This record gives sequence, C-alpha cells and structure tokens, in this order.
Amino acid sequence: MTERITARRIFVLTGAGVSAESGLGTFRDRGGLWARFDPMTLATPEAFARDPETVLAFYDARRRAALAARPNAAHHALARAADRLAASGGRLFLCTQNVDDLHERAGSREVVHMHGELTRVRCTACGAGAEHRGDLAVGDRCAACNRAGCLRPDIVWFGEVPKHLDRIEAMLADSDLFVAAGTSGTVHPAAGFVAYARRRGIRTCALNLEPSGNADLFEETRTGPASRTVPDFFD
Ligand code: BV8
Repeated sequence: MTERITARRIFVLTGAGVSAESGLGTFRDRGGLWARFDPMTLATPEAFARDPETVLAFYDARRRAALAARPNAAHHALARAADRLAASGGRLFLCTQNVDDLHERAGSREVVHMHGELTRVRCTACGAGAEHRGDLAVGDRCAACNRAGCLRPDIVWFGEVPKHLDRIEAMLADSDLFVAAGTSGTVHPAAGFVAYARRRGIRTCALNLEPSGNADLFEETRTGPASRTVPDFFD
C-alpha cells in the first residue's frame, strides 16, 4: 500500500481515461477514437498539410465536445489534493496528456498540457499562440500577424515534440511519488515516465480502469473508474 499521506512532492500524469466519465472519448479502448479513426490520417503534421479541412473538422468536433463536457470527481479530487498539499508546504504537479480543459474547470490552478490544448491555436507563420474556443477554418487570420491560412490547432501531433519536457523532467526528478491515472501507457515519451521514476527510487502507483501497457512497472496498481479510484487515493 503506497503511503500517499506521507508523499509531499507528488507528480500526477493523467490521460484520456480521466475524462472518459465526462463523456469524452478515449483513444485505445474499444470504440475509442483511434479505433474509429486512423491517427496517422488525423493527428500528424503531414495529415494537416495534406487535408487541413478534415483535420480541422476532427478537432472542431472534439473541441465542441470538450467544452460541452463537465469535470468529474477525478478532476475535482486532483484540484483539492493540490490545494491541500500546497497549504501544508508540499506540491502536486499535474501533467496531462489530455487536450481538454476539464482539470482547469475543476479548479486545478496549474495544469501542464504536454500534448497541447483544444482551446488554443498557433500561427505557423509568426509562431504566435492564442486562445480559440470556436471552430477553426482554414482561412482564419492570425490576430498577431494578420496572415490568413496559417493557423493550426495548438496540439502536439505524432512525430512532434511534446511541450514543457524540461520542466516535466525536473519536476519528476524532484518527486517522491509518481501517479499515472487513466492512461494506457502507450504514447511516448509520457509512457516512459514510470521507468524514469523507478530508476530514481520514486514510488509509483497506477490508477486505471484496466491494467495499462506498462502496468508491470508500477509498484502499486488500483483498478476501477477514475471517478472512484482518484478520490479514494487522494482524499
Ligand atoms: C515524439 C494529441 C520525438 C493529439 C497525442 C518510443 C517508442 C515507441 C514509439 C515512439 C517512441 N518515441 C516516439 C514514438 C512515436 C510516438 C508514439 O509514442 N507512438 C505510439 C502510439 C507507439 N510518439 C510521438 O510521436 C510523440 N512525439 O516522441 O517526438 C521526441 C520526443 C521527446 C523529445 C524529443 C523528440 C508525440 C506524442 C503525442 C501525440 N499526440 N495527442 C490528439 O489528442 O488528438 S497522443 C494521444 O495519446 C492523446 O494525446 C492521448 O492523451 C495520448 C495517450 O493516450 P491515453 O491518454 O493513454 O489514452 P488511451 O485511450 O490510450 O488510454 C486510456 C486509458 O484509460 C486506458 O488504459 C483505459 O483502460 C483507461 N480508462 C478508460 N476509461 C477509464 C479509464 N481509466 C479510469 N477510469 C475510466 N473511466
């Protein structure tokens, strides 16, 4: 049993399973997004260059679904845990693979989106980023440089470098507990965080509906829906 209450510097990695009970699709479950769509035709820069309308329509649909969804008990429990730890001199670093804003809407004050965010766009001409909560059309203009046709979702696609990796590594190295919640442990480099933690003697725990692809690397695994396992672990 991981003595969660003794951990002072917790690193939490969340994946699509944490948003599943809010009605947002996962990727690799039966009926998941990648079971219905080929990610290589939708979530790569090559796919966007080849067929921007289809890729933008895919992300418009996911953005609308994410904005219509509501945080669940897992999101709220993580926000409470971070506030409780901060009040007692500890910290909870929340790194998510998810591109929805449910952690923020549950009250998490700092969320590191290593795969980007549905509610942000980036200009491929001037590099400016901006919040964008509506649909995105091919001809939309960049508010910073006023060029048309240069905006893309601020999402990290396959083959692209995830965001904030230096900060993520530094925070993981300085943690005394690594918790992965709702992730299949399939996508790198996030899937490798548990091995990094084990090499440094950092305690590890997985909270997942079913054993993840890298479950054998975790000292402890608790199975069940995140809306139950996450509050049970952190409250
Ligand atoms: C990179 C944005 C170089 C798009 C995404 C090493 C080995 C093998 C492959 C690679 C490797 N290194 C790189 C690669 C290639 C690739 C990769 O990992 N491919 C895999 C598929 C084999 N990685 C990359 O291309 C990455 N880039 O490596 O650049 C580099 C790296 C570092 C430094 C310099 C250079 C970029 C990866 C990011 C791609 N973008 N998303 C979008 O969202 O549309 S990935 C996509 O998968 C999503 O972001 C998602 O978040 C992410 C991970 O998936 P999960 O969140 O885990 O979701 P999944 O459905 O898989 O699992 C859900 C889990 O929840 C399941 O286990 C299920 O049981 C559970 N669950 C379900 N319901 C519940 C639940 N749990 C609890 N409660 C429930 N109710």
